[in-house]
Amino acid sequence: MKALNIIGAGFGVGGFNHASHDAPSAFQHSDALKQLQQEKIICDWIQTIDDRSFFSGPSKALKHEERLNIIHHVNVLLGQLVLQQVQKQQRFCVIGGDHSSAIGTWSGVASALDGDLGLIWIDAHMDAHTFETTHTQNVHGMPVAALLGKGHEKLTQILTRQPKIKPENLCLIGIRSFEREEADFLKNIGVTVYSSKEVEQQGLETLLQRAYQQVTRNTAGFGFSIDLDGFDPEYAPGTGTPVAEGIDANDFCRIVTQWADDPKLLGFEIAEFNPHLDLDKITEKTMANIIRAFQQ
Ligand SMILES: [Mn+2]
Repeated sequence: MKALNIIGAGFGVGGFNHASHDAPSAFQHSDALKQLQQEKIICDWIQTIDDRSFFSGPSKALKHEERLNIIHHVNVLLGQLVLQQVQKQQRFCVIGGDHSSAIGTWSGVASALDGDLGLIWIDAHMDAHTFETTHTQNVHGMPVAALLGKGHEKLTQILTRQPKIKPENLCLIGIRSFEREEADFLKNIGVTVYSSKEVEQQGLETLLQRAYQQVTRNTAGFGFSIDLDGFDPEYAPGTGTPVAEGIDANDFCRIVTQWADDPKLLGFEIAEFNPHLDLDKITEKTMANIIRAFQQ
């Protein structure tokens, strides 16, 4: 088992409910994380980037351009931190915050790699909008498109100008809430998408194995971007846009343990935690279970 370096992404302005800024601080001080440390699972919390350091006043009053600039800036900082971890061959975990963090996280990994990036994306949503297609203007619905090189340059040109991932090296699992524009875009460029219905019919293990084969075939390394709303709300009530009938988090943790010692696994990200919406610390426990599964 490798030691894990945790980076907090206190991002909120890219999301529906800006209170997800508090995700890293809540998890950092949680009993669930203390429990991991008692079990001798080595987690070093190295830094937290908080988007509130870059504005004053209420976040809802920010203008579109201001919000975009903040999101750009914090993702550059996050990307640089993640890049350093990968260069040191240090496994990382990003704890967020709205899922726009994925733009920084995986731009950092892609920039560090000598070869292509593979990515398994756990989510209820496709996150493949641009400002032209979005129904909400929220950037947390855009990271998949941005990493593929589509969208506003403030989102697609983090660290480098190139797209960060090739469509054939990306696999989405658990999808059950999306707009047609997103589905058409991903289908046209050949991204693999497994719906929650397919998970139910074919089994999570079969699909995760298939995804692993796909994203490690022609890549220099891979990771997981885990949006907590990919799971059934029973396991992750503390998230801004929950959708019923999601992935069984216990199943997920049991299955991914097989990659705990895999040198191809560079790191993972757990996003969309909103501690203000959590019930009985259930979401925090699920987050700790995910870390435990990858670090066993
Ligand atoms: Mn997401």
